[in-house]
Amino acid sequence: MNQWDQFLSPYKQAVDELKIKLKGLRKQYEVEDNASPIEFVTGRVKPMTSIIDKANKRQISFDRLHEEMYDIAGLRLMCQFVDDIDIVVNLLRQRKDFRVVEERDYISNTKQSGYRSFHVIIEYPIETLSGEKKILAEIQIRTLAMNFWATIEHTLRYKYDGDYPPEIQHRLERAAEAAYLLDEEMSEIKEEIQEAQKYYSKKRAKKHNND
Ligand code: 0O2
Ligand code: 0O2
Repeated sequence: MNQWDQFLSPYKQAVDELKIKLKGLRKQYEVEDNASPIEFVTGRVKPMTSIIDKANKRQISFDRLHEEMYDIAGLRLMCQFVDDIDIVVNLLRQRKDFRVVEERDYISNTKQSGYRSFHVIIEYPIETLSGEKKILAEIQIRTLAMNFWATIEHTLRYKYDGDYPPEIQHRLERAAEAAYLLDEEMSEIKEEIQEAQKYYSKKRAKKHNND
């Protein structure tokens, strides 16, 4: 195993474990027939080249990466409604299997770019052959609309290296406003939507049991 594989190995383990645990939260809502505040969960270990780029930009040396780069292990929780984000953050704060060390609320404090999301940085213990090891991981919690915008913007950011032509900059700002409005509109009809989802998931479960 080379040095990078060794370095990344606990992060891979943490992402795998956390994905199972966080998907488990969704399952628990499902078995109790309640609307889940989590729509879906993704996770990734930051690719080596992105770690090196970010470390160079932030002047973080290799031996400080463990303490200073929070998002080598990254989880993302997508929610349908803005209100769900608070519910999810509270669930995370109450957990006994990790410790929340920092919260960054880019929903109340939208970033200059238009980026909205709630970030929770956690300290997560993993078991290794040489004993317990605590690593940092970042959990990003966002609505589907916030995720749509951020995913598109992230792709364009790479293409233009963050230096957008004015037309693209303008469109991204308008798209951020549209995503915000979409969240507002969906929140207005949240109860209606959840009732319909409950009805159809019950119907599906009934059909499944009869098959
Ligand atoms: P399912 O059956 O789709 O619910 P892995 O590749 O094994 O490391 P995973 O979980 O397959 O891990 O991949 P990743 O990239 O971490 O997460 C992708 C998961 O998010 C997949 O679910 C996708 O189906 C789900 N996903 C992506 N976009 C959407 C979306 O817009 N809506 C919903 N509901 N789900 C989405 P799984 O885990 O394969 O399970
Ligand atoms: P990846 O893996 O490519 O997504 P700071 O020094 O506080 O400005 P820091 O320490 O990197 O920045 O933390 P921050 O801003 O709280 O969170 C960083 C991550 O949030 C980014 O990871 C993105 O995933 C997401 N993010 C933050 N700002 C934006 C934005 O303007 N647009 C988009 N699309 N995503 C954003 P990385 O480093 O980009 O890594």
